[in-house]
Amino acid sequence: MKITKASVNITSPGRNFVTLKVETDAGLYGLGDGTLNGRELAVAGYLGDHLIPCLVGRDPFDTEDIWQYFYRGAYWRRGSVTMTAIGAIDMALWDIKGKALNTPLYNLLGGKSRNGILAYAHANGKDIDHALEDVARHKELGYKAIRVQSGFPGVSSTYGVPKGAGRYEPAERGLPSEQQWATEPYLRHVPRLFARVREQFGEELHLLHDCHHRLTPIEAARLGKELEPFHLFWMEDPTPAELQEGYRIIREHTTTPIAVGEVFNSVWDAHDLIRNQWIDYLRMTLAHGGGITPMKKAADFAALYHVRTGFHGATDLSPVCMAAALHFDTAIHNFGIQEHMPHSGETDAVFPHHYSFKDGFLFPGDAPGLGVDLDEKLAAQYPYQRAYLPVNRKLDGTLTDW
Ligand code: CS2
Ligand code: MG
Repeated sequence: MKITKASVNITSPGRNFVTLKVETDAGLYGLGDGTLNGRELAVAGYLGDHLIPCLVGRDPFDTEDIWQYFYRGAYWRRGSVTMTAIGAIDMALWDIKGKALNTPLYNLLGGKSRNGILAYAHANGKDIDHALEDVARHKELGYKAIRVQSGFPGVSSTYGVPKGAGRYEPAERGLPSEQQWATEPYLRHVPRLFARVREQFGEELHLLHDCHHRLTPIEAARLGKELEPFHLFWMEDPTPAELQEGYRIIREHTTTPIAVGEVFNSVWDAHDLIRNQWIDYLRMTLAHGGGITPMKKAADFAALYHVRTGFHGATDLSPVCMAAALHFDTAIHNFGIQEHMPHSGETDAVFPHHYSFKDGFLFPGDAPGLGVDLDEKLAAQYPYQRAYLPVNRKLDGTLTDW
């Protein structure tokens, strides 16, 4: 089989998505997610200008060689734009492989290691009472694991918490908005939030929390310690991870499990974190981590050190990535949990898919390959619109970490 054509589709059914379609002389095609929130056009350009011309003519079954060709062959390694572009190609080739062999992707990665994928939802509120209402709503929907975020006194807006009544969406159209951050009131607030959640919902529910890299290691250590009585499933992105060793400080002080990695794009971003057992869950997902080929190796490496996966699954990962993640989650042994922020109806219509949610679990479906499609006609009705993640400043104006 030969690759005859590859094209990049950019669509914005509520939010922007970049999708790569790889076509073959066998009449089969595969899809890959190349969405990098707020930097979509850079990935599209990288694919169109530099990768697609070298992809046409190759055998789509050669997933390992093609991955190495683009990773090693470029000379310039790693980086979110590069790795997302390579990831889109890799995902599309595995989709073709599954379709050609007439089997769902999970069968190519090890078969079924479990019956369903434990998923966590987002519950948000402008204050504790509203957050509790949202937890109750998600429990009602069947979720067994819920991430809880709430606004706190002293700041007017908080990332992860919608400003109005509508659903929470990480990016906003137009230029980046600015939000506020204040560490001290946050650190006092979060233990109170989780005390109330446990009091109202009991011990059974898995609870998660995302710190969005805003804390220093010692601040994160304090938070982890104070959250211990509430037995969190994880505390996410407590501190920026360029300095992997920062996580040693957190680890030495608390038994609250730690998840990190949604901004990583290579196993080298997590090498020290994993081999020193400073983290419990790796969040780097298939689109941003360079695709299925390198992520299988990263997951196997993590397994040696008791680290499990907890893939990023916000709405800025398209249904194509979600489908790939669910096959991967089904097959690997050291799966931990899958983030689930359901896409809008508009997005689901543009990307018809076979995966489904029931009683707190996700299922990849049994269609060959990824089991997701792109309705190009419908997609064309939603042209790209510039959108960014907000930036965050402390009350004195200093920019914070993400
Ligand atoms: C968040 C995301 O889901 C998460 O854990 O951190 O909302 C994240 O900020 C966005 O996906 C970034 O694109
Ligand atoms: Mg996060």
